Amino acid sequence: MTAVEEAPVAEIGRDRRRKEDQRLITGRTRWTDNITLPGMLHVAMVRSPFAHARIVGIDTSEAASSPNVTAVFTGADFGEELGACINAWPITPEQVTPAHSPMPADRVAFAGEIVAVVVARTATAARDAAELVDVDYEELPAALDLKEAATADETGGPLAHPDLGTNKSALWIFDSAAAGTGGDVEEAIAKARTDGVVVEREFRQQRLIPAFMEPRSVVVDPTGEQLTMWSATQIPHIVRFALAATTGVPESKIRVIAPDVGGGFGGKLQTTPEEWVVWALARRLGKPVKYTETRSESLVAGHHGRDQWQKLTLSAEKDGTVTGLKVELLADLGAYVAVVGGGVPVLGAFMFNAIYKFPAYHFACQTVLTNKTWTDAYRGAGRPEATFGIERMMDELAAELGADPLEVREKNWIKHEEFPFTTVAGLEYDSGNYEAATELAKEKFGYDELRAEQRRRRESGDPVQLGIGISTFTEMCGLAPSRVLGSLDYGAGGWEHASVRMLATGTVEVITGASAHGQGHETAFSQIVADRLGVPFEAVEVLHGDTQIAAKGLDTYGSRSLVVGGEALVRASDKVIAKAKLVAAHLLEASVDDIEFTAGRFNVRGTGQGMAIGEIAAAVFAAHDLPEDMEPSLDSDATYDPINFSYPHGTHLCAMEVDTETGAVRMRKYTCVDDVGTVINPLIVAGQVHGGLVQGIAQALWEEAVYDDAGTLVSGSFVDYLLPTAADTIDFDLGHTVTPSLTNSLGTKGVGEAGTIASTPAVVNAVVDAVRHLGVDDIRMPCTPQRVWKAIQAAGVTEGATR
Ligand code: MCN
Repeated sequence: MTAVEEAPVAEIGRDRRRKEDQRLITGRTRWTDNITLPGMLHVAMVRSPFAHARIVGIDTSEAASSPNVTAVFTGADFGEELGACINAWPITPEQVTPAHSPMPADRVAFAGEIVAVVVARTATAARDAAELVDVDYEELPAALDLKEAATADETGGPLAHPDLGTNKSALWIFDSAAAGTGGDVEEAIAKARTDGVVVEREFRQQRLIPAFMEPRSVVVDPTGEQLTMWSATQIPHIVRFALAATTGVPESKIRVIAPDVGGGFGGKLQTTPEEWVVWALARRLGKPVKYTETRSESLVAGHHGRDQWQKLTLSAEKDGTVTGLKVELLADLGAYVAVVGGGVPVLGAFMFNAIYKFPAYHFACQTVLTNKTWTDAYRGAGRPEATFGIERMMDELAAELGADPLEVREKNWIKHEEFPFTTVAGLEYDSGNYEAATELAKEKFGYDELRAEQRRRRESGDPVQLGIGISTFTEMCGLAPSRVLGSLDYGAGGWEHASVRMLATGTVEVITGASAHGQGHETAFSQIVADRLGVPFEAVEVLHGDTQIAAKGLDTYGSRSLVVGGEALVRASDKVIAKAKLVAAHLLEASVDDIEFTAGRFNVRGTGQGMAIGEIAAAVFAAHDLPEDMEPSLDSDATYDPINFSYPHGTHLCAMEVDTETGAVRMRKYTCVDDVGTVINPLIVAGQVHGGLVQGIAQALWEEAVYDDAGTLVSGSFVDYLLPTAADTIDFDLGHTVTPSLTNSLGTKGVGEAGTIASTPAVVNAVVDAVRHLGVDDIRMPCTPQRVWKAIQAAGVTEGATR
């Protein structure tokens, strides 16, 4: 038997080690910065040290005459030729959107913005000469504080862009009464004030930095028939589209390649000034040009995430039944409206109701421009912020009622028999089983035992108190049904494309429009196709991340690749099977209706006759004897537009020890039971959950982008920006329930962001729970020892007192 004829083992659900890891871990791969082309020049950026300043003049003479320097350019040298960084999601028709030149000529709007570029024969020569560019700035008042910037219209405070006359970019509102999806939230709150409970809190989502392992890097080669860009990006297709749309080069002349990309976490979901500047330089100079940022540049100039103030009002009956939620958000866009920047908090609008079925909901988000680094998607994008808000509020409600926070959640969540369920935010959740996930999580965690220990520690006045935090989350991922995106004024669709080519040698070439940057698509997608076509896993080759090879695609973000891209693969594979079946019937001289396809073989029902799909592929390639009018190929394409989002969910339980004398916190246990529907590769899913958890925990405990009063990022290196390592975390206790999705044929739900979305509130709830008896009802993130200690001191309740 040939390899293709061997009886296949079910691939879906199998712990396959990742195909791509060998080359990634050993460094035997091609990152963008490894690319060297004949005659290639190197670029260094000169960046503004000021948050807001007028560029009075730039003296480039000393830099230009430095050794090995080819040219020095400023924004004024380029003008329109530079194109523009795009905002693809104006969230309201009235949105105030500042023009965003990749290299402004007259005014900088954040510290780190590019004001000039040095091109040299080596990267070091370019960097050294960049130090010699002398920029004369006139400092302008900077809008730095989010709340102050939001009220500048009234106070006359500084404006991020004085020409716009306001810092307010857009006000986006959803109201369940107006939308017809629920009742009036003000009525619910008024009623609860008289005969129920109202909980009001203000939470801060601190600014975070997507700290991917590989810094952003771009190479542009203008020398061939086409202009080729290699970029460490998540979105080669979107970059190609945006380059064509803003620089006038036809799409057919642009090839964008995302080679192996070392992480992105949303931070490489961007059309960056650096890409546009390098593009313009290569075209102007007619030579290949490369730019790779330093880690400090990455932290200061790559887009940031989160940065919101959340004012929440939750109403409930005295028995804990939630009756309404009002959400008032201020979201910091930074200096510009990034590619999906304004839309990030809007995604959260659909998630504040989470797994609960309360009947009244109001969400209002004001996006605000400031003179800080622009913000955009960061793992979870809008959904972690919303999940944090509602899961903190559920704990606060439970505390107010003196009830167990899990029981309060259970009282309010959608029961599994109530699916499909249309939420107060207007989404239809297809499937879920919150009871099963919670039951399993409680058992694995030892919930009752840990609660008992918590009671003992409280009673004994132990200086180290124990807190238990809960997060019963869901999220909407698998972005997204195109018509939904259209209704939200997003500038593109949400489909994904796949091609499956059954080759004559029995191998299968799979092309996906998704663009992995650490998620292991080559492995998981091989498993799907191997199962579908009944060929060995090793026989499948997955190609991606090159617009010349994968001409159509919408790339990787929003945990969409499996549920959208994977479904496209299934459909393309099914077309291959359907065509191969016709060939099999012809060659086996049987009726098509009598042909069965199982485990990679087409058999004539009731006979011993059959052919392997690989044999059919060889016959199609030879094309000696095909059915009349049949094209000699076993290739198929599918472009799949999802009919709904994907709604993974889970119950995350966290135990934290808090030293009440020092404020130090220590994670004792973290159990999560996630339901991501059918699991394609458990090993990959576990890895995704692990990585996601660490990022969410890091928001709760360590990470924060801190600016000083002048608008300088003071956490601009890994010395100050506390990115955790494996040594900072514990061994997580993972579990799964499987409630298949009804919206794709594999029953899968996304997992790429789940851990990050769920974990932050679980950790903060645990820290607050540990010291709630001391009068603490909130601690600002990150929960550093100092903040925890101060919160205990401010609450002023002495140990032993009850509350
Ligand atoms: N998978 C699976 N079974 C499921 C769900 C997913 O086997 N039921 C597998 C998929 O086949 C895929 C991986 O898990 O190999 C993640 O799938 P999916 O949830 O579809 O997410 P995407 O592939 O679309 O990845 C995007 C997501 C996002 S939005 C961020 S941010 C993120 C993340 O993935 N950034 C990452 N995970 C990351 N992992 C790494 N290493 N680096 C990043 O930058």
